[in-house]
Amino acid sequence: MNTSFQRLPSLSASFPAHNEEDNVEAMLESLLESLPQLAERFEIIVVDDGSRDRTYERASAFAERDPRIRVIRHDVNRGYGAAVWTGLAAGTMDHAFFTDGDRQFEISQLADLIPLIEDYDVVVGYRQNRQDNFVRIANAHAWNWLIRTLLHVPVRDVDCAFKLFRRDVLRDLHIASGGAMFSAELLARLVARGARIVEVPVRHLPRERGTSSGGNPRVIARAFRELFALYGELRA
Ligand SMILES: Nc1nc2c(ncn2[C@@H]2O[C@H](COP(=O)(O)OP(=O)(O)O)[C@@H](O)[C@H]2O)c(=O)[nH]1
Ligand SMILES: [Mg+2]
Repeated sequence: MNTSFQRLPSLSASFPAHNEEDNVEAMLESLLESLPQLAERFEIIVVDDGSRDRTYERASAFAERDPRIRVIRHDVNRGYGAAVWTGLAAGTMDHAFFTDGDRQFEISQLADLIPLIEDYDVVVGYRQNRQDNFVRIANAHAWNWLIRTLLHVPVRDVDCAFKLFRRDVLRDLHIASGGAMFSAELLARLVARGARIVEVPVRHLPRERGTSSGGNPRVIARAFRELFALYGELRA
């Protein structure tokens, strides 16, 4: 019996992948290794966001070997938030988890989030030892402050890509931000509907393969456009 969840009854785990051909198979392997200990039933959803490399082909070939894995493809690159949302929305299980597809998190640490999802609707990680350069970390401090101040999102690491939800708290949500503002908008809308949110520390690993795009000026500019749009909407 699952009185205190050690293993979830059912879990959808998803990740976005944009040009992650050198990570996608190892990502799937680590999910397949950890999830059986974490959930009685699970499904894995890969969202290929218009990659120009062989991410989709590699993910699809891997998925053919295991019916629990599904690959969804955006024909064109729509952005981080759009891809995460596609993955969350496609899930059918009672709990939903998403992370990044670049292997900067340890899937086995989901074990630290699971016991809390009984008493909370959302369990979010925060990176204890963030493996990014000084500029990225300074920008993230400013961004987190802005999001806490403008949107009243009560977490210290808004963008940490290690989040677990009860499925019902996501029902009928509408998220407009398709870019990096996605996590802030998602949390702001969950706060607005009274969701109970708790934070858990998680380890962050350096990116070994592929390239990071989270600090690109275009990504940042889009996040600000989306922030102002949401702020305007919430104030109106
Ligand atoms: N959907 C989508 N995902 C992206 C995009 N850029 C990066 N990602 C994915 O989002 C995750 C985090 O991206 P990354 O560039 O490492 O951002 P960082 O960790 O903030 O530097 C990875 O799984 C990427 O494959 C994008 O334009 N669209
Ligand atoms: Mg990354």
